[in-house]
Amino acid sequence: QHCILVGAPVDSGQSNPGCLMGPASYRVAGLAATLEELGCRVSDRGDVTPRPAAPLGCDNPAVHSLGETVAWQNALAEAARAAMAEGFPVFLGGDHSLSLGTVAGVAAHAAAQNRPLFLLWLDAHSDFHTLASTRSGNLHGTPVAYVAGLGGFEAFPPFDCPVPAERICLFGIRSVDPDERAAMGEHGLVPVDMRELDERGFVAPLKAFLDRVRAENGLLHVSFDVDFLDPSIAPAVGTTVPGGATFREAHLVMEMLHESGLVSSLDLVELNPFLDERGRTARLVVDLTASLMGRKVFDRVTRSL
Ligand code: DIR
Ligand code: MN
Ligand code: MN
Ligand code: MN
Repeated sequence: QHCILVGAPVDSGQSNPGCLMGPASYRVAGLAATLEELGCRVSDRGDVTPRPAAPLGCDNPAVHSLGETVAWQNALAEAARAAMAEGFPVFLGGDHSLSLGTVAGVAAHAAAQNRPLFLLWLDAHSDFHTLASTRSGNLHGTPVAYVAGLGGFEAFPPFDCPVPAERICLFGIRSVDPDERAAMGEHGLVPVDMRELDERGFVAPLKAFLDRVRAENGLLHVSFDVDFLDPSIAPAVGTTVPGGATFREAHLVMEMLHESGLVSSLDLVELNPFLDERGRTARLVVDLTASLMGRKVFDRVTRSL
């Protein structure tokens, strides 16, 4: 496996400064060495630099930093498409607005390969706002709607190959705004929310999704928002929501993803090192990435994922 680390120090999609230190924090926490220990070849491409942003407005006065976020979108879509051609990209965020770009690049690659793209969104939030519906104006709340092909993204390049709702799995969701819920209903996007995970556990819903990816020979992009995790184990994020995935549950998800052999790209988003406690959140995300890339205590022969 050739892992391509792509730094995406995006801070424009929310209003809690600090996410721009994310890539540096993952590097300090030893992400590259950890992946090499697992047998990966690692190329760190450094941080992407967007072209200087022109100021840009839209009809919704709440939206902020639109020009900057569009500039990042352009630069990251290009970087993602290039990295996909070379190996397994790991995008080091940066806030979740970076996925406006990374998923666009990955989707262009998938379309060129004639393979369907699936999306696993590990997050407390559904990120299903449009530029018109967002009240906070924080564009990190919009990437799923963009990728799903919703209107209202005129400031961004048209999303040429939208990902249909059936191929998007929002997983771990526990904070959805009313407008998002309505739009998800209209679009037929049914999340795997925390209530469902409480009732069914983490294995069955994830396995069902992975089975569909495999059945259609899909590519699978995983977008990991740090607030998917419970705040008690991952404090370094601006939008903590109680009741998130535990340490065990999160590692189980990552191990299942590894064993599926289906994941083709990964975003690590929303880490805000300024809010961390002695690097514990950065270290945890590095360990979770290690599980996703194959770290385990014992090899088990009985897996049927
Ligand atoms: C809220 C919070 N739905 C918003 N969103 C996110 O601001 O639109 N927090 N994505 O991480
Ligand atoms: Mn998010
Ligand atoms: Mn979130
Ligand atoms: Mn937020």
